[in-house]
Amino acid sequence: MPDTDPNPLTHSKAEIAIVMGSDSDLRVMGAAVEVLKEFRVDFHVQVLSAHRTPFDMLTFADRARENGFKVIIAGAGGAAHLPGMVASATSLPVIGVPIKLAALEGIDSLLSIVQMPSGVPVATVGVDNSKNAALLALRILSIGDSELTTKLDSYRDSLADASRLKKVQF
Ligand code: RP5
Repeated sequence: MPDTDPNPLTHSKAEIAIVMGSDSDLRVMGAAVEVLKEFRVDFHVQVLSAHRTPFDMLTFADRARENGFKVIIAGAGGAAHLPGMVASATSLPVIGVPIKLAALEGIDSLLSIVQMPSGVPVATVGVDNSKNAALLALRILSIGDSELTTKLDSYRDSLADASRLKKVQF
């Protein structure tokens, strides 16, 4: 069974893992990385393909909890099986990011990720919305972390402030 470890970027205390089907997904998944950096939260990033390295994917998912992860963000496009298959091999929460490819406007990715069978949940964010995946992962971690809760509350306040400044011209 192949068990290579493709280009992982790991922080030793990472509780959030970001996995994606290909390096081409970083174009979208980079927004999740930026959010986690902004919140100064450690994370792990890895290319992991459901179709090209299926055994690596299952090994990662099977060991994710013992490796210290608490939430997994998984992005994939097209026949986007990575989030669902990771969710099938762990009981950690998995957040799926449907990535829009050249064909089909991302509908293929969205339906592949959101339409999971009963009993195997994947929390699916909007097409290409890896930013929301990172924010949802932080919200999950904040349940046991008052410092993170404070940061998320001020982030919400900043959204409200920005919204109140919006003016319509007509
Ligand atoms: C999916 O195939 C990946 O998640 C990616 O979105 C898509 C295309 O991959 P590449 O052909 O660019 O490697 O599995």
